[in-house]
Amino acid sequence: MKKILAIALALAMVLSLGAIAFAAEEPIYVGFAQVGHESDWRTASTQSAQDVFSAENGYELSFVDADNDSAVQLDAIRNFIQQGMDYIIVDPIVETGWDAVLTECEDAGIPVIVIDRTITDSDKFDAWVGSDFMVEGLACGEWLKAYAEAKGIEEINALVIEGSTGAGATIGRTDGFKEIADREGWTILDSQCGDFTEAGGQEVMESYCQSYAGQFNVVICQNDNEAAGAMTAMDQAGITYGVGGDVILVSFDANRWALQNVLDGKWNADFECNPMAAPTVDEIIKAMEAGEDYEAEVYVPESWFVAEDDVTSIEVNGEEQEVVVLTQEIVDARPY
Ligand code: GZL
Repeated sequence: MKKILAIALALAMVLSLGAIAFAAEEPIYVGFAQVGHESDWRTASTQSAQDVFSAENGYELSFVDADNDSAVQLDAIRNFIQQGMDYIIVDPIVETGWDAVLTECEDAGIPVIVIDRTITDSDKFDAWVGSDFMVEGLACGEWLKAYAEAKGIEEINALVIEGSTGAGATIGRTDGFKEIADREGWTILDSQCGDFTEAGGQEVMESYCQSYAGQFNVVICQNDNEAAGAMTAMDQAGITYGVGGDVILVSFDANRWALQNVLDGKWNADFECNPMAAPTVDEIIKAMEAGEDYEAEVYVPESWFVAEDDVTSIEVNGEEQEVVVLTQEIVDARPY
């Protein structure tokens, strides 16, 4: 009898260990609905997610590139619900139109983590990791004010090449810069959508060179790819820009290749937008898995980069912020 019990006990232990082993190997299923592939920033954001949500880190990632199409992005999320994802991550193409699908996620009991851009018409998500786009726009304006003063530039006539219409990044950068422009009495001659692409930036800048020839001394591009396109258009129009040029050229994102343009004096400044939200999202998911507390709103760290040392700090919303004067060492060390 004792022998039978010993065998039964041993069998039960083997089965339970097998179950634990099986359970331990079950990945965390994550669905990620990405904006698209419109810019180098986006490429870095996607790569970061694919690096973090890997099998080695205990994940199985389902990735959808929505190609800047909100309908595709919403469909992707509904498919993630059908597939029974454990978590859904979304970088919202635009700020609105989200409450219905987020309610469906909530009803399905699937936590949603929003990264990068913002959602303004629903709070039915569990965490957000991204940038303060208003601060990015304000920092750009405060730096330009200090830079113009240092250079003895009394009049600012600016042209803005906006990002994708309705995107939180576009809205924040536009509103932030305009707040300083209005305070300082600058003129914003025009502000058109370049859709965060190089082609879009070139097209808008070509139009600006026609319509505002000789009238502007500042071009604000809302991302590096647009600034690359704007450079091409100004080259073609024989307009000089950057350090010692007729036009101050400013960008956002701070990709490594773009910071090389700043260091080389082709651009005057670049305001970082950090694409590396995935590591923080990983921490949040692991905390959720363990039933632990987590930060539900996380701003990623960002820096402001310039070519010259006329301005080494600015004040944004009453807070002093460093302005980083680039060196080759800094550029070479950039993560993306
Ligand atoms: C900003 C991000 C923007 C980048 C662009 O957080 O959403 O979209 O600034 C990207 O480069 O296309």
